Amino acid sequence: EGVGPQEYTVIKLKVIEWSEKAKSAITPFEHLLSEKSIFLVAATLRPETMRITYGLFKINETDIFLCTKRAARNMAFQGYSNERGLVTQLAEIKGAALIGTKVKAPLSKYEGVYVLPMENVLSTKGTGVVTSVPSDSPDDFATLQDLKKKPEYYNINPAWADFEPIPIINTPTYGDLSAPAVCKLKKINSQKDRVQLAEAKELVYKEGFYNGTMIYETFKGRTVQEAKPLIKDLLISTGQGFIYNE
Ligand code: A2H
Repeated sequence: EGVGPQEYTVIKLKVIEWSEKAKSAITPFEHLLSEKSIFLVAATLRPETMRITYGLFKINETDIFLCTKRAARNMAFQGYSNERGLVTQLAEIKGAALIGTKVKAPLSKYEGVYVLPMENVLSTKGTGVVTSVPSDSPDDFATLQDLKKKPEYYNINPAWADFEPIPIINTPTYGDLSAPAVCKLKKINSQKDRVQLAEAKELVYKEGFYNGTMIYETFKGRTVQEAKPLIKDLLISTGQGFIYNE
């Protein structure tokens, strides 16, 4: 781990349709939430978890963010609140209730994606909400496999996990789908295989960072090192993301 603050690019996942449980959970607060856009805010890129308690925080006259209170407190000192340091919590909701909520993800080819559970999401890091990138994150790929294998155990509709990783980055060593390739190599069967996953994460991340080339859309042909700041700037300049430090 590096010394000093961690900078996250946070992406805004706009709620298109609440899950049934989320609908009931927020009914008492409906008057506070109407006429605003509600976003799950994900630190860098994975879905979320079951036990964490999230808040819905008023950020300004148009936006409400759904994240941990810890992240909302930090954001309030970084320009994301009505008044510096002031946190306005409108409602509270458990991660488990959010599962199945449909959100629109920036730069995604999908019209909407579903909030899914992941074990090992920490309430003490980032926003407590993460995006899923099964092509390049071994944790995300292993989680997706778990969800496909045991939808009833994870209490999800199988249709929500019915998608395949989309190739985004090519590397000389692992090809177009690094995370699935390294999970196979390391014989990873589940998100519970923590030791192998830590090794896989290291291998995939290093190879992608130093030798990766973008093979998807806008920045196709650029190296990963070139594309990183460009995609960050694109998300920020279009209002689909922002910088958050902790
Ligand atoms: B990464 P660093 Cl494609 N709990 O995003 C657990 N993990 C969290 C989290 C939380 N509350 N908040 C963020 N993260 C994850 C994308 C990704 C990530 C890819 C490949 C590797 C990777 C898509 N998921 O991370 O130690 C998020 O997952 C490998 C480390 O603070 C975030 O980036 O740098 C990463 O941890 C940040 O970890």
